[in-house]
Amino acid sequence: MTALTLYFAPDSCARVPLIALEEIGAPYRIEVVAFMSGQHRSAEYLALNPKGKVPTLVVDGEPLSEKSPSSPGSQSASRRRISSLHLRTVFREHG
Ligand SMILES: N[C@@H](CCC(=O)N[C@@H](CS)C(=O)NCC(=O)O)C(=O)O
Repeated sequence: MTALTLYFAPDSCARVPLIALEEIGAPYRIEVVAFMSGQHRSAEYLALNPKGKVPTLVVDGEPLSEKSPSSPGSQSASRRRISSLHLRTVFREHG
């Protein structure tokens, strides 16, 4: 089973992959990133996402840092699956 961990901050665009994960229905873990204490600028978090932003979705140990990856052809199968589910969620919400 794919291991999914979402690094998330409340009231941020990290809600986009959160919705996608809920749509998938697969088990996932949430790590809340505390913006107020600058956790997104910590060395530990920057090692996961050098941009120091949320969301970061770790898929089987591989960090995915853009909520809408732009070049599906270069992505692993897990990333493509997550991206496609995300797009389906967005289209369902806005279509
Ligand atoms: N291009 C990124 C943008 C992510 C982004 O801008 N995240 C904001 C929250 S909505 C953030 O982490 N801001 C913290 C900061 O810039 O210090 C994506 O699509 O995931």
